[in-house]
Amino acid sequence: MKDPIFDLIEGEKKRQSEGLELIPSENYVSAAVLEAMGSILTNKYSEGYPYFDGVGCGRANEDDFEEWGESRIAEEILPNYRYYGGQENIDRVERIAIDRACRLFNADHANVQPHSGAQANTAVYFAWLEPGDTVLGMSLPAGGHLTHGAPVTLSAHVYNFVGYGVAENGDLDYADIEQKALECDPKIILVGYSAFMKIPDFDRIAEIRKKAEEKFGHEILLMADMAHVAGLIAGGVHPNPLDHGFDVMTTTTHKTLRGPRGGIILSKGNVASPLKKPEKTLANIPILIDRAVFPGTQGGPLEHVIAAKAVAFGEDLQPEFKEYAANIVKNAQTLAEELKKYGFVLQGDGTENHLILADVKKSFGFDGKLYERALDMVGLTLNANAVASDKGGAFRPSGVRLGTPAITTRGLGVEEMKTLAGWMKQVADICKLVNSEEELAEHLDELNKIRDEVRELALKFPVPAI
Ligand code: DSN
Repeated sequence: MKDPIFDLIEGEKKRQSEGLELIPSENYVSAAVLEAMGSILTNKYSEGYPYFDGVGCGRANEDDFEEWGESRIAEEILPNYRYYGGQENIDRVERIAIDRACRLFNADHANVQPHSGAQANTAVYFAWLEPGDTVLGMSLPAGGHLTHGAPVTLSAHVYNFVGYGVAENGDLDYADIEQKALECDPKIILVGYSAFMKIPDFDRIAEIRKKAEEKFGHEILLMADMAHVAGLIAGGVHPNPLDHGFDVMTTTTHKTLRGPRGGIILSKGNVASPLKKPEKTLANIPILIDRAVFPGTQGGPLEHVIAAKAVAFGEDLQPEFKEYAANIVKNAQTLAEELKKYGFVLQGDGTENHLILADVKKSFGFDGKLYERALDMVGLTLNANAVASDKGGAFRPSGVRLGTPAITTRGLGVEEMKTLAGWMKQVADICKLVNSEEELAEHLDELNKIRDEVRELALKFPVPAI
């Protein structure tokens, strides 16, 4: 009997090919990434780390790299710190992933084992905080992430999160951050978000950290969760927090980085001695993080996913990736301008990155959920999202969030952004005529006509690896 999962995967291939993906946190991986992820490396257990003399779990020695390139890493005899035998291939895979991650983000140390962005953030908190310690991060309604202290999360039960907001112009509210940093005695100041369209002033946050450290007399960890924009950083079109005084950067590997689903943690500094219990100082961050990932919060690493991360990082290091990153932003800015012409009110009045947040309630009177459903019916996928000071709640928010990483991977450009904005306006006009998702059925003919046009365009830009 054929497993129904087979047909469902085939159905998903069709959905992805015939529609256009506008969810800003999604992307399409290459055939090589997919192959590594589906490889027999999934059979192997490898708790521990591929530390080896003089290198730790960080970037390969620069002189060695100049002379040998990656072959040095692939040939080195590795006295590893693993708990299972048979690691001669796995160790090399993970070392290459670590080295490429460091090169991509100008980091000294990378932990490539987190299973996700949430796990990466959890490990950083566990590495640095004691229960009850305070983290100052962007609040969820302002555009922050669940793992930055939403009350429903485990972290929020263990640590004390204080939230800052965004200013009227959509930028970070630096005055609010400074005031709260000097009041709440934070152990971590966190910059990161899943719905924010500006480029943060990392130097300004670093200055705020300094003032708070002077006031409270202890070290404060500066942490950036760059899951959304990591590919823009790697592509050189967004500043890198590690170059602006930040100690730690976490990111997922699947969004703008175009790798497999997973997380990584990057930092400056080296692992001194993996066997000694380290003190909680900023100088010890790399080893504190390694210990917090394994055995602190995870067991066996997913080495097939780590191999796929390595392949993706190898792709991200190529010159073409810079062009891709620049095109993501160009497409997002074009789409934002076109939407504004059609009357869409955008938070922050546009975008400086890959992401657009449109307040459809304010623009047209219907909510984000209805619009998400109607766009789904024409093959355009995005998600309903709260806007600043939203009164609609989590289930009927006033806005929608969209972005260009995935469609830029498929090769859509500025002309197609104009077509896309036109379809979004046509669907908005239909939504204005209905009061519920059920009533959209009365407009099936118009919606199907747009659906055919979307399909025709989508099929001209094939999904990589399908
Ligand atoms: N789920 C991701 C996003 O869509 O932004 C964040 O984890």
